Amino acid sequence: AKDAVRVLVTGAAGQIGYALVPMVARGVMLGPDQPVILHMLDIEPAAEALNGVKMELIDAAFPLLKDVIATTDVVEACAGVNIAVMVGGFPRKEGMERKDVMSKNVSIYKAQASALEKHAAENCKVLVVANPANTNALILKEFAPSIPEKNITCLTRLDHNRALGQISERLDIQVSDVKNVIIWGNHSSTQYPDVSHATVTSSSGEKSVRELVADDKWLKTEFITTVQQRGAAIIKARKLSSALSAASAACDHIRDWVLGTPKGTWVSMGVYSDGSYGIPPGLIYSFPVTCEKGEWSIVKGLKIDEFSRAKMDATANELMEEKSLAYSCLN
Ligand code: NAX
Repeated sequence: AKDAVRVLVTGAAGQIGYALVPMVARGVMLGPDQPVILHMLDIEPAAEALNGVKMELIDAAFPLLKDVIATTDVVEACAGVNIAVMVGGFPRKEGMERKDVMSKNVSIYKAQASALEKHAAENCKVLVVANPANTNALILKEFAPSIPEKNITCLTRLDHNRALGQISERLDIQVSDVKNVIIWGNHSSTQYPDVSHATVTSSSGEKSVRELVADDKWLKTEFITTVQQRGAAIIKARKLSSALSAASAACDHIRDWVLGTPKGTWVSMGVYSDGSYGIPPGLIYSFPVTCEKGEWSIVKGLKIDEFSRAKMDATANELMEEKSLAYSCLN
């Protein structure tokens, strides 16, 4: 039998945590033959609720779940973890300045970076979900210099999946027949959902989404804004933010990263920019990537038209601005 993989979920008593931990325990993240040990971290005010989640995990009798650690101690939470899914953070509350929210998250991610660096297993893979996701991941990278930068990523897979969903609804086809959309940039409303290279597979072969949708105006306006604003639409409908779709996307992100993307398919991940596509190095930016043997690589050589260029740069500019705001919180 395989050795158990230790998976850390921070903010585990929260909404996404509650949807995510059963998925991990069922093998949705790492596969149906991979035993797991869950490490769940939350803060003191949520300690009792966290313990309730642990009780439910025990009650669910998941065969793959070998142990559960529920703690408010960040060192205990990080000890020996192979995968870290960072969902815990400080939410923006009404009346709060952007700088104040940034400052709270910078201090959380700075502290958790050090704990991961010191106590996680070697080669631990990190996925930051909590907002501002790209910038939290960047802070984590800066304060965990011994963790290779390729091991630190943020979640834009939810946006990617939302884009697939919108195309499949529009064309009235199965979502599994659509692939290779791209989310460029920040996990925020400046993200650029791009279908320039997306395709649909049918019995007659592969066709481009552009050709099938035919309505270029819809693709350049409503499609983009629907994906960008989907989080707000969910809040309006549910009075709560996306949770099951976010948890599912986090599983997709880690599964593809660890087990590989299917041949001919790419996915979107927020990764440390190497300057590809003219995106400034030093940002965590969402790119199209393929994964093999536990490593992602940015898909190179895609043609970028003027429309895309402007949108890719706009979201990069927002990330540079967030980065300087984050750095101003450090002093
Ligand atoms: P909740 O408020 O339900 O849960 C957050 C949990 O984090 C709480 O239990 C809280 O006590 C805990 N927490 C706070 N500070 C912590 C710390 N220092 N260490 C450990 N735990 C801590 O929020 P939820 O709806 O679960 O969303 C979690 C985060 O995901 C938010 O930042 C949210 O904005 C972000 N999202 C990111 C998405 C993405 O695609 N990247 C999409 C969904 C979601 O909006």
